[in-house]
Amino acid sequence: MKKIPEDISSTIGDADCVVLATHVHPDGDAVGSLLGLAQILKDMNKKVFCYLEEPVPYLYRFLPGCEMVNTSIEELGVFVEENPNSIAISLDCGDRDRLGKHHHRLLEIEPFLVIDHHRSHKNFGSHRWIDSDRSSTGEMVYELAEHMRAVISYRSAYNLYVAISTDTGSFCYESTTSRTLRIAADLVDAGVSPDEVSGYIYNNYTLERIQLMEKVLSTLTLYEHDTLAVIRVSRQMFEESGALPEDVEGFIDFPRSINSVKVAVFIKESRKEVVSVSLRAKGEVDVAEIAKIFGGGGHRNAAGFRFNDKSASQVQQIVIDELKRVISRPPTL
Ligand SMILES: [Mn+2]
Repeated sequence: MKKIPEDISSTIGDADCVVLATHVHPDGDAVGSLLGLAQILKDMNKKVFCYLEEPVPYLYRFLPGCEMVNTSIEELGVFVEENPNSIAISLDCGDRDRLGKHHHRLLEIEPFLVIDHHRSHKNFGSHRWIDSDRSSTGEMVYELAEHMRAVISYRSAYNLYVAISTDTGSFCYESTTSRTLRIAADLVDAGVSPDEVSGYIYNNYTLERIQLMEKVLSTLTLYEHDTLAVIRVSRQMFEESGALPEDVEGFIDFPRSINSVKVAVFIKESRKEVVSVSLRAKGEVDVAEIAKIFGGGGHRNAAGFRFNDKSASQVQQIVIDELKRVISRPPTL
């Protein structure tokens, strides 16, 4: 694991005003590390502006400090104008484009710090701390706070615990280290209840989500002697169920959980003309490498990419062909 670069901690320590941002379609690690660091910085008496292109997904509205998120790029402009010494920090974002349609505006802020653990990270910003051996950005924020000897309040701990526990699949994924578990234990010591958090995350779904899940799981198709599993969601399924785009989170865990499956694929028709693909792997297949072929990225076990010019059926064919090639390849010795 990499040490925190000195310029990262000193720049944050010296700053009075900080703009925080994370990736679009934020997951638990994105929102949790954003709000966790925001609270830590506020407790250090710094002014903080939390920018997100869209409101916090309803799944994460239970996080303390959600109301800090501001989706107005104009108000961000005012904040930076009023506080010309502002620095910016991007969290959990592997690619500048994923900061959203206003990423140019954000990147005008200097210095621009980047804290991320994506394996396929594409460098941007002026100061970077990228460590793909870390389970989550939440874990990195904790290390940063400890390094700066900052106080981790209950509200900060709560957000960081959500970040770490969601990005490790409840401390199950390969990226979970003894350090991850020790940090989680410290956060529990700060007052976080794992039972309460998992209740919010896993027992808090709408009926519409389950109705969408029923439709999506009925598309399950297996290939290559059941080692490759594919599910799909169409715009029509969203319309019929009344579910929201973020409701598909976690669906890919079902095909992935089949004992014979090495790679699970989820093909999503989201906005018009856009088809996104999520990949999850178990064992030896590196899906970040596959995502890279299609201009995407991610981690060894979890990656994704998107197409703007193809139908879901075309995408399915292209992805299956590529995966069949990879899965049938004999392991390199
Ligand atoms: Mn993450």
